Amino acid sequence: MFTKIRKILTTVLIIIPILMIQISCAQKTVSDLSKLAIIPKPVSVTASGDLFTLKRGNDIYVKDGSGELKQTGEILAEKLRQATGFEIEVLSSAKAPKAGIWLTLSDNSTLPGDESYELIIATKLLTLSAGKPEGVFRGIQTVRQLLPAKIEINAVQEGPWEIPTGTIADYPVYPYRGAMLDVARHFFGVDDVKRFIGFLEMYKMNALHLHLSDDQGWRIEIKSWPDLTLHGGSTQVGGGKGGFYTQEQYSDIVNYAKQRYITIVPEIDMPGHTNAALSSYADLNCNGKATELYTGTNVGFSTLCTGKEITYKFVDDVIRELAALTPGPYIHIGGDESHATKVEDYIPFINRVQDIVAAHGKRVIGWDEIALSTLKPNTVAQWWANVKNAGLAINQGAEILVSPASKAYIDMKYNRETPLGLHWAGYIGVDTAYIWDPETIAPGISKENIIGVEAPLWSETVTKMDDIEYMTFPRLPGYAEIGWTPSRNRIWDEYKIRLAKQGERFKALDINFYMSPLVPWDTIQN
Ligand code: TNX
Repeated sequence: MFTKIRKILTTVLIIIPILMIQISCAQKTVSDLSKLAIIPKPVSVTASGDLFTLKRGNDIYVKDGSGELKQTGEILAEKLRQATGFEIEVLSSAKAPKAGIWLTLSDNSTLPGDESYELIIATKLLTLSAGKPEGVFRGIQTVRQLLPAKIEINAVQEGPWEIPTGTIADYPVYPYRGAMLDVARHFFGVDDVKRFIGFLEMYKMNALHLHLSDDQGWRIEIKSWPDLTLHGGSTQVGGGKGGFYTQEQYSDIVNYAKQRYITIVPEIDMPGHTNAALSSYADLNCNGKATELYTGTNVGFSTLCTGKEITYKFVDDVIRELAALTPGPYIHIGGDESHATKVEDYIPFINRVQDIVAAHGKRVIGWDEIALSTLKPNTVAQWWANVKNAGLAINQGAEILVSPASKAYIDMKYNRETPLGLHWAGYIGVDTAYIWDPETIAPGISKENIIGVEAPLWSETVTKMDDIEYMTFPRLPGYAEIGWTPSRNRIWDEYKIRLAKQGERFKALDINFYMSPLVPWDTIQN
């Protein structure tokens, strides 16, 4: 009898703690919206303590009348179908449904800018509303990050697909948040560029600057000057076969980006960094002789012949064709490191090219050296090297795109040990990439001068998509947050934990990221 009671007691004593552990584990499902690790960190998050669950049979409803919302709904549906296996439909509706996901435009949004959005998560219905379709698209990225990381896997996964309830109101600090991809030093095809666009999309970035020409290669078909690509596009750094985008392929990239509210900013670098063009057309050289193709990595040795009229015919044709293919407002004219161009030739050249770009209805961006010339008031100077140039630009009424090499260049190595990249501007660890503020980094550049932030990826050492991913991740989310989130809400010690949680998403997306020891990846369990 006594032993029986003892037995029962011990069993109970064993079972109770097990039960308690199980209960606490079950409760561990995050139901506090404010605890989730969203990058960029939203402006305001209010938790209401319950759970929304995306279930089989739930659909996405879009407010009728807007084809753009339908397109955004389809992009979300496609994502959700892959991992959930649910046959989610995108349906048009005049009013809010009872359950599912509701994408809508509101006339009375009080949040600033075209990219602001509001998310109201209730137990049955998730409502995403914005003043503009662009805002709804940005909000979709938040929804993705609120769902478990396995939502990013391109194969059916086990649910549950839960999101804590509450509200999020969100909008960016800067209107331009971008990255640059150098497809000239090494060429990357359309699929690689689309994958890169997907990375920007996920972190609410809105501009992709494509460096389309340099000494080593010309990468965009120009019908009136066909040898630019046929000859000038035929190699790359190291002597590989290079490549180029046909105009159709370029338009495909532009449209893919446009559906994601990402602007393509095409760059034709001039008057320096032009060997590929000089090698394709003898007339563009002052001595009338075509140069050899170049597959090394030196800079500053080439220049268009600024004194010849044919040079301006060339520039006009190139800009005309490019502008016609580019719906975004910008054409980037390069202008950097023109060491082979005399400054007295450089200045009138840049002035004239600005007029050509304006004549084709576009706004000029150029590297900071263009500030030596007379800038048009709507020109943007991209500060990468010389802060004096940024000052000159501001004095002429130009805006600044902030890309200081020592902070924002993702072609720089993370540290001495990491294999890829250069280090002329220093090592850029994940912390260094994050801990700076465009408003305070340089004297004389203040918030009202700044259009935004861009992280350039030059490709001297970057030869394949895996390399792009390694240099880009995990630094890119940090630049996205610098551009989106007010600096008072950005704290490295808190950010690095959110970044660690993104690691699961990088894995789900099969991204080859650098597992920086500065980020506490191992403390994160799925
Ligand atoms: C400087 S940044 C350059 C590029 C190189 C890069 C390498 C700039 C405007 N010019 O031509 O690729 O350094 O980091």
